[in-house]
Amino acid sequence: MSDAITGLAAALAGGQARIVDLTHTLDADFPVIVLPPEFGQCARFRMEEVSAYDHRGPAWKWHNLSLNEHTGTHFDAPIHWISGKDVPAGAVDEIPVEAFVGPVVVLDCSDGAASDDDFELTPDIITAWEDQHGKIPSGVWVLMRSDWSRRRGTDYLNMREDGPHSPGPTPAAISLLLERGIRGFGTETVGTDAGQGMHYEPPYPAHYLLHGAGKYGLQCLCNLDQLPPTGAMLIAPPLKIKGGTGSPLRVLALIPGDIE
Ligand code: 23J
Ligand code: MN
Repeated sequence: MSDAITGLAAALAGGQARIVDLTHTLDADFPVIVLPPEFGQCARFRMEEVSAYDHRGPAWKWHNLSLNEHTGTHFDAPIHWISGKDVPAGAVDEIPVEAFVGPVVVLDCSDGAASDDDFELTPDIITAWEDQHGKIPSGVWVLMRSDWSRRRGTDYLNMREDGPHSPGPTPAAISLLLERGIRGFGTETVGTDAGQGMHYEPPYPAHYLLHGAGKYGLQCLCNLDQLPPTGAMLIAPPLKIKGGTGSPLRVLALIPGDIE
């Protein structure tokens, strides 16, 4: 019998802790990343009815699904990027399950992202956060709140002639988070990198640096405005796909009720 687990169950039942869903509903309309045309593209989610209590199956309804690993609210594994291709246990089926449950801190970039589609998370923002809340502890998920999850339709990818425009971290910001020993980095946008992240050095620094260091990514999150800056816990287990580079998943946050 573990007092900690019993205590958590009692806190959830008694309202001293609550669960917030950080997951978007996945359907065929959910936007997927669009890469430059010379590259292979991400397929949208598809759902095909196999039977619906009819002649194809009189008492049951079910669907065949087809999807890219990086569709909807999803997890990025180290082998997603070339820098992480030789990371031990770098595929979703190999990552130790302990990685999927851990503490989370939230960096609120919503004000800046409201007035600048290419808003950058910089080391200054991180150290200003630390002045208020203390040094970012090792082993945490760091989530970048941008309120981008409130965008609908074409505003979400925000494509222009030169590609997508959405907020994201600079290479120096990711390097600082890696110095802190984080578990992973998550965003409300379609990637852990900025829409224009290909123009940094290295290109797509969140993907390149995080996965090269064996860290994880989360994208297309929502409801980050309901999380406290510190004190919550994420439960984020991807599907156990052999050799998988990522997967859609349900992301849950456990929040102490006394934070409001
Ligand atoms: C493939 C290539 C570039 C990017 C991505 C995928 C993602 O953002 C992703 O979903 O991991 S930037
Ligand atoms: Mn991804």
